[in-house]
Amino acid sequence: MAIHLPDLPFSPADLEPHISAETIGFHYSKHHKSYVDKTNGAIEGGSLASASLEEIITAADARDDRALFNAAAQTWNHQFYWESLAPTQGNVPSSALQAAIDKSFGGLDDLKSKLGAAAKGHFASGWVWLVEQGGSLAVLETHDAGCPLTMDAKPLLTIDVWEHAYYLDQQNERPKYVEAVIDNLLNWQFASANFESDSVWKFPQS
Ligand code: MN3
Repeated sequence: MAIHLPDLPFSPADLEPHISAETIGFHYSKHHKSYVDKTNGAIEGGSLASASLEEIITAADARDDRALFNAAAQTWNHQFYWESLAPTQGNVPSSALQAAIDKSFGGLDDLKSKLGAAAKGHFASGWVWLVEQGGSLAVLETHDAGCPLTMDAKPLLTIDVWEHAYYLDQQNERPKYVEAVIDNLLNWQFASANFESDSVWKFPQS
């Protein structure tokens, strides 16, 4: 059972004008696909050949196989990122998530400011996450392929801050991309479903 590349949860042009169809096309069918292919190449014929992606990430981290961890975690992180983006305007946190946001950050605008500062300030490649950890919400940064699955944190949303996420649209101006995503595209319904679930989101199996 190989890992397969799931469909995008939207059409590539649906996030325009905030993220172009060209950016989504390259990001999904070149970058994301290559991580899926590298994961499958690394597990073929081995003990993880029929494991779930979550099991592969955890095992690769435990055995310090950085090449496999990077490919598998990037496969997972990217699908979580696609789910974290939504073209629908007006989607808001559920009342339960809103209450947790108020408690941990003071309010949604305060959370957005904190996410934005982390995403703009993150050095080099990585990810910025809204997570539930130890009973409260937090903004977490991971470097390179770093993934909350190995950190005892439940991810609710993520923003990809690798250059390939925005370079075609904004060149070096990461803050423009970050603001466009935070102001227009974050999928609060996805975050709410993750918050209210007893378990961590699972990568779709074929
Ligand atoms: Mn990416």
